[in-house]
Amino acid sequence: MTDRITIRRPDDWHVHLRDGAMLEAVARHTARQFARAIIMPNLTPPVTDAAAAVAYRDRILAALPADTGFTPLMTCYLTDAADPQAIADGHAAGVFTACKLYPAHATTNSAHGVTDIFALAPVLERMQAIGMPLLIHGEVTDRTIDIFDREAVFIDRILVKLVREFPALRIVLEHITTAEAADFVTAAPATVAATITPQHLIINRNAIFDGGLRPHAYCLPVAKRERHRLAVRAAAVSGSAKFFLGTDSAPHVVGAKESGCGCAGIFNAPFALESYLTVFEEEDALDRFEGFASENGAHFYGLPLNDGKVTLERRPVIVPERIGDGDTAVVPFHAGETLGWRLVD
Ligand code: OTD
Ligand code: ZN
Ligand code: ZN
Repeated sequence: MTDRITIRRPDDWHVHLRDGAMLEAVARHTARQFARAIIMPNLTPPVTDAAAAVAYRDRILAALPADTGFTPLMTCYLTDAADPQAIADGHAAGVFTACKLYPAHATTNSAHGVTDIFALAPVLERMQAIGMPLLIHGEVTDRTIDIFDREAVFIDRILVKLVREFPALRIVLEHITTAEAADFVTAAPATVAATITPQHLIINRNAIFDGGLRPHAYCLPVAKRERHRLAVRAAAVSGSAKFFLGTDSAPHVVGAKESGCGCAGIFNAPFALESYLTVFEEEDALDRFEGFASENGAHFYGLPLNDGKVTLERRPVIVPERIGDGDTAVVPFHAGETLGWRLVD
């Protein structure tokens, strides 16, 4: 039995680090596990221009000890008013790695998101021309569509057409949750990839209703049926270079989760690698873990692989029931559980 596994230092291709006190509290968890991360721009107000992104990047780095070597990769939050030239300038200046597309009202702080994706054609054309990736929260926001179907309907109604009309645009379908998404990405051209979260590999929708309402199992896109979880797992461990690690770690203070209208988001950053590795071991795919965690994403983004290694060892670790206190008290994914792997510091 393998008791230690050493891989190239991994990256998180989708994370919410927040701002202010929460940023101060959570950033170190991501920096401990990952060399780089794609930082989501859904602050209030959202990060829509390069000056805001530079300022946010500085706040992230200031929240970390100087020696972490962590690199935040910034994204531009697309709105209906997005300007192709400003985005291209931000990309050329090394500020924006990618643009993030939230359909308006799809998830937390997405009220300023895009109402008609195809109306942004000039922006998408420019991104395509300069090789700047488009990261998509792939859910329709039509409230008459069942919440469990919103990802599959987004693929049918929007994504198929987007890939057809922008054949060279690099697209990441973020946090996939369905068999439809796994199948679509697998069959799509090499310009299309997907991130996968730990929670969508580990829980299905029963977890949200397990003996009562479980707000800490609620995120968007919401976990789906078991057959979808199995399809997403199969994609993650398939060895296909189109699938890579993106935690979507999204902390909310405990009171905002345990509420009459609880916020969406799962805070998985502290034990993300342990969580993913458990899945790869269960699927007898330890040899594919490094590709998923440390190679596929960098290749898709056209970035160099990291130097350095991380090691995980087979040693039980108890996940705390709560991390932080006061305004930053958060219940982590796997709270109270014992995981079988531990990242070696
Ligand atoms: N999902 N929560 C959040 C974002 C993500 O859609 C996402 O990427 C958040 O709180 O920012 C969530 O459940
Ligand atoms: Zn999202
Ligand atoms: Zn997210």
